Amino acid sequence: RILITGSLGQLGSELAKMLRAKYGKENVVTSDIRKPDVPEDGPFKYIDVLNYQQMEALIVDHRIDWVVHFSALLSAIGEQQPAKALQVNIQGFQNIVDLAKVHKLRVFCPSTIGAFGPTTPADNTPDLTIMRPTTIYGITKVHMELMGEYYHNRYGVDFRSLRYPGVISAESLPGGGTTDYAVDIFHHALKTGEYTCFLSEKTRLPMMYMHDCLKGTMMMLEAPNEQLKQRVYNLAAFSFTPEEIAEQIRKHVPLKVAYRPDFRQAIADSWPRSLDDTNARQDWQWSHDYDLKTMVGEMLTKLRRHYPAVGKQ
Ligand code: VAH
Repeated sequence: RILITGSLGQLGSELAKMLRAKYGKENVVTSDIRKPDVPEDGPFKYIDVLNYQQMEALIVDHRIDWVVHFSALLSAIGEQQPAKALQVNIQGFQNIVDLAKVHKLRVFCPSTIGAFGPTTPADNTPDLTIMRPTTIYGITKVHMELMGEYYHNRYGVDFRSLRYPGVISAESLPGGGTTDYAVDIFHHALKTGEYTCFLSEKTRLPMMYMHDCLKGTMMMLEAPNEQLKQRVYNLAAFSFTPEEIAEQIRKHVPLKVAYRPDFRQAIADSWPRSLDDTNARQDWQWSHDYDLKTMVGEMLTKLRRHYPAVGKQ
């Protein structure tokens, strides 16, 4: 049985659908600290990952053997609520990895380009390099990587992690991230044809379409242990700037963008411009399917349903 924490978030909600389709609805338990807006298509538990006893009862009662731990405060919200981010991101993961040790669970917990910092080589950033992040979120994710590897090496816990780039999705909304502009821009393009971007037009960041994020996550979740030469891998697809994605969108619908960088600019400036994920491609045959052009086309096709034909060309 699989447990997903933070299952109502951008990644959890879409991974839950994919895992339930593959493993059966009853074999995927979703959980979050808020209640679902719509009835869940399988077992759901309203739970706080900070409550060790409740988490242990869930794991035992539902006979969980894999945990996909998505609960976390992301980069932007983490800077606004640092104490909560430390508590949820550090203690929440500690509970999961302790439970994994006691109950022999496989644990997947995503890391992020946010685990890198301003002193990290910014172009084609390798898996193994300087990691001195300057956000609470990044610090907690470096901690998660190191603690997961410690539990793997010392106690044999089957810990796995992928450093995600910014993820762009149509079905689910992101929350509290610095890369979220790349989702917001689509909604504004279709709603009003105008968008005020909170990053400057030249801010290049590694990004990925949700289809590829789910594909890579499923591959990493299911890879036989002997295929994994490391516990944490970079996962990448392509990088772009706000003006580059705006240009692509303008090929389909009219779009005027104003650039008003806010506190998230400093976060974005501390992150890599592109990632090197050669090891993932070599060790477990990772490859991405979408590039900027095909992602923009599919995003607009999917989102058009939610908006009256505004400026449809
Ligand atoms: C964020 N979307 O912006 C998340 C992610 C790579 C970025 O960690 O915080």
